[in-house]
Amino acid sequence: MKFNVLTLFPEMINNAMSESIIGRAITNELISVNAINIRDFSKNKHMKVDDYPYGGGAGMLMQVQPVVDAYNSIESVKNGKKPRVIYLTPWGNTFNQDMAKEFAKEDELVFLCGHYEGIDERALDMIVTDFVSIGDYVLTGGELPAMVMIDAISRLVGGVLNNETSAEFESFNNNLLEHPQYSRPEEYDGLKVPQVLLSGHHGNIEKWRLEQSVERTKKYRPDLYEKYLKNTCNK
Ligand code: 6GU
Repeated sequence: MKFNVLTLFPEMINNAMSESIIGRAITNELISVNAINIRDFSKNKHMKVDDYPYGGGAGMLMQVQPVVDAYNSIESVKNGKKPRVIYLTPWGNTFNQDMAKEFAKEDELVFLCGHYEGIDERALDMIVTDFVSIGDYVLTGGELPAMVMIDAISRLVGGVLNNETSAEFESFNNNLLEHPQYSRPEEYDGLKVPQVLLSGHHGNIEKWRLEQSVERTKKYRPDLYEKYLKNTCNK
């Protein structure tokens, strides 16, 4: 799976994506992340990529030409392919696990990261297919949201996680949150590991885990708990 990121801050992407599980996935060529510096496509002698909005108003806008030229520099686009182009914006559809699964079916994606007060609307009209937000708060740019999405999508790509089952049996599958987990020692500062986990009785352990998941979901995510109840009653 190939991720192209159109950005004014390519080092932000390259630095963060070189670490941990995503870094390993890149080394193992399971995914690739190609950060494209929009500034490289400026035709201005000072490499300027922003300008004042027509009609007035606060702040500057990213100009249409460098954005569209950066997009057109992508190899697959040159070859006539039309990968999905995701514009990261607080007014987009809120990203969730179902969207991650859907995007994980693609073999190439393009992320367009805005800065300043936004991007000339014509660039969005020309190239963007999906408008995505990562939640109801405002960030300074689209890079962190793009990386959040790349992380969530990459871990669904085969081989990226060590443990193939772990992508499945986690929070948000079945609308249940994960159950509590414990490792050694059996007792720390007077706090003991629940006895059932030491019992070796797999039936009881699974039952306990499900109960804990249900309780935790009810307490912390009543919205998910309602969905869980609906799904299990309809089965
Ligand atoms: Cl995608 N972009 C920005 N700038 N802020 C956000 C966001 C995106 N999602 C939540 N806040």
